[in-house]
Amino acid sequence: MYGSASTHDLPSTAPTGLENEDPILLAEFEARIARGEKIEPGDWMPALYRKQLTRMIEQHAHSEIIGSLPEGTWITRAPGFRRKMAQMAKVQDEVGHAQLLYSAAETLGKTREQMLVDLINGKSKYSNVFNYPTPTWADSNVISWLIDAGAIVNQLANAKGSYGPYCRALDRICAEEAFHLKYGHDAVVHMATGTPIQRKMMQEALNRWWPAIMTFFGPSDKMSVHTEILMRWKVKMASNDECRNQFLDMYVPKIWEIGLTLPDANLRKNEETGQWEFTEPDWEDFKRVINGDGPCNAERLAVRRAAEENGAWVRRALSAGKTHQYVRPLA
Ligand code: FAQ
Repeated sequence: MYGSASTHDLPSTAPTGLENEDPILLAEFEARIARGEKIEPGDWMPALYRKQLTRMIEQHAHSEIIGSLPEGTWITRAPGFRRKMAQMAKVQDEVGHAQLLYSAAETLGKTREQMLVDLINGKSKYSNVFNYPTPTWADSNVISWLIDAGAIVNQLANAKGSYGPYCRALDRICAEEAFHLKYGHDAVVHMATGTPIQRKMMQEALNRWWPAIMTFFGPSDKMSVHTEILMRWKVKMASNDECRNQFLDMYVPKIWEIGLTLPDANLRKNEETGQWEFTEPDWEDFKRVINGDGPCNAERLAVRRAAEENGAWVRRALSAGKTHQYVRPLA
């Protein structure tokens, strides 16, 4: 069966969930979006816009902290001091991205504490790709290069979206991700042009990760639930298939250029349509993974749960401090 990154028609039904909104306010809101204005936290917005944005930004924030774990396990084992320092800086950046994104999501009303509770309890999603293991240094390099590359494709588009706090967070994040991408590319090139064993390791890691990379951008447009409303309100500025196609356009030639191959005999660009064709990803497996049943879901959430439990005393101490008035010591 073939997939294609060509733009499938998105559902054209009127969005539901707007029945209770004031039609005049809704029309003004949509006119502002059409004019390219940014929506700010204090502005009027439909409840559905708030709900959708909270869901998406929160999932994005979770993806950053959970996403720091597979690479984080390689800090102590990175080959050499320079790689170790760079890996550590990258992981710190990813956690910083989560901080920015939680702050952006909080402007919509949900508290950070509740978001973290929902993550640990498995109520909120995070990116499927971080539920796969990184058994070798080469696997970590695939994340640093190609997952960051995918993230940039998605985030550069959405940084031009409608919600001010999210766009400003994405601008900052993209600047840092651009550095991660170069670091990842350098690490992959180093392995791919190294000894035959290093090259083999790199190829095997790429083979392991390719199916997950193909699903990173979300289900095909014909299966996507939220794309239509999110694109109507300029939260998503490109559909899942458009992002996937742009990623393939930009990175498949670079992968081939360094002599690596991709484990999909059907992968080719249709020069007439400009769209890439590929073997349809296993969407049933994707659904299982995003719903908690991937190879590392339990392990990833256990790490987060332990972090919450181990940090509880710090949060208690900080909030206790807030309840006491600061008394200036006597001179
Ligand atoms: N993984 O209707 P759609 C990074 C869910 S950041 C898990 O198409 P939508 C940085 C979706 O939530 C990576 N779940 O959804 C880094 C929905 O479920 P729900 C994260 C997925 O929102 C690099 C259902 O499937 N980036 O990597 C995924 O229109 C290296 C239906 O899907 C962002 O979060 C998936 N891949 O489009 C860190 C960017 N795809 O909520 C460390 C912002 C879909 O109804 C190391 N988010 N689902 O239960 C987005 O752009 C969008 O939310 C999409 C999904 C494109 C991810």
